[in-house]
Amino acid sequence: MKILVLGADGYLGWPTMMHFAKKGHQVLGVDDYSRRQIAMQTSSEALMPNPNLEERVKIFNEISGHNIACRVGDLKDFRLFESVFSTFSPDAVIHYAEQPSAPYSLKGYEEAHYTLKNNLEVTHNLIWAVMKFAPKCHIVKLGTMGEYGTPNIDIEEGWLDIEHKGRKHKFLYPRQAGSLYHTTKVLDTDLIWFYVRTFNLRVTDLMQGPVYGLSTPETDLDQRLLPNFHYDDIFGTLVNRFLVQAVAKVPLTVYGKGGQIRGYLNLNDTLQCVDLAASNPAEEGELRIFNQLTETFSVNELAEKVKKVGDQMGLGVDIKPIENPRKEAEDHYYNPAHTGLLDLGLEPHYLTDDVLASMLEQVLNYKEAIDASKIMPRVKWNN
Ligand code: USQ
Repeated sequence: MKILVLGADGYLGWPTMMHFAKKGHQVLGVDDYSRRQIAMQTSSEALMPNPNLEERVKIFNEISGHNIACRVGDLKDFRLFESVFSTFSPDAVIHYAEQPSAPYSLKGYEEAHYTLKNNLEVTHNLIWAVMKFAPKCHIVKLGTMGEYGTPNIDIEEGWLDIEHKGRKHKFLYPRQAGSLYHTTKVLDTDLIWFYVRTFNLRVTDLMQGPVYGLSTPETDLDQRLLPNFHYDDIFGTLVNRFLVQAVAKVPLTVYGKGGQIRGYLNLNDTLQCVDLAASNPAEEGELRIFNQLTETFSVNELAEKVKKVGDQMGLGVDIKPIENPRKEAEDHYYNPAHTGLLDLGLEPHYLTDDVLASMLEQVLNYKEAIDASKIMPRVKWNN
């Protein structure tokens, strides 16, 4: 297949590029380096130095003998889409090109406006590029489990059958997100659903939980190919943050009561999921939605797991609940369905003690690079 990866320089985009190349697909990635710029502006740089996308592509091609390509540019500009689609007509587009940080989206007006504008305009431009230049192309869109929020009923995979006054209809499952970033993904879903049902696009929306991990078979080829592993309060996701905190001897930052439950997955499973989605495309006129997670944990459970393994390794891990900077339920029901990707063949890598130990070992290699001032939350939801 010809696979176009949008957001190719990101934590997920870069490993995705190499994964599809290794599977023998023709791969083109596009990125505007906005995450790198935001990281610089907010002192949220990744743990290890990551060469930029053009450099990484060159290194990977040299080492592996593959031939992936990249373009650097802003996908808010439709002319870039026109240029990309006229030279590389993709069979599938993996769309990660969004501002992915909930705290950044709540930092202030400029950050909120940027998040809204970037995320919706890129999604809308992608829809139009597919309609104009490659109407059979399958869009694999990264949504988020956070679109659903934490309702007091089971979370279904994207859709809900409603019976009302004796009549039945199937609707998008109700969405009520907990940050502006997550809300942009709700708006994306509505936008996509309109165009799917009106113009017969084929789309898979992957409702992904927080991802953890810092290596895949391809990133392990060379240190310079590692993903952008963030542990700061802006881009760092929970498990990755706890790993670094354990190594840096900073007490694990449980926000509030720590009863917040989310659906987590290993970086390697993200690759499996996007691969399974791309290899089994949605039908024309279908918006197919999968909940992309492999297991659920509360923040407290994850803190205890990291502490147990860290202590076994002699790290002496402490846990210290701090005031929750976010507005979110800290004690709630959470039961999301997630069978769709398993039915397609997903073989989960669970968060075992061995997996935690090997991730801690990897982080230990970069212990000297940890900047503890990036760890405590700097953005409050109600500020
Ligand atoms: N949390 C803590 N302590 C910390 C950091 C986070 O208790 O030091 C809590 C948060 O309050 C939240 C949970 O851990 O309840 C998860 O937080 P997170 O920062 O790992 O995840 P989140 O902000 O929701 O966003 C991340 C990615 C986002 C993706 C999302 C999936 O940044 O791009 O969409 O995970 S989900 O959470 O399912 O919506």
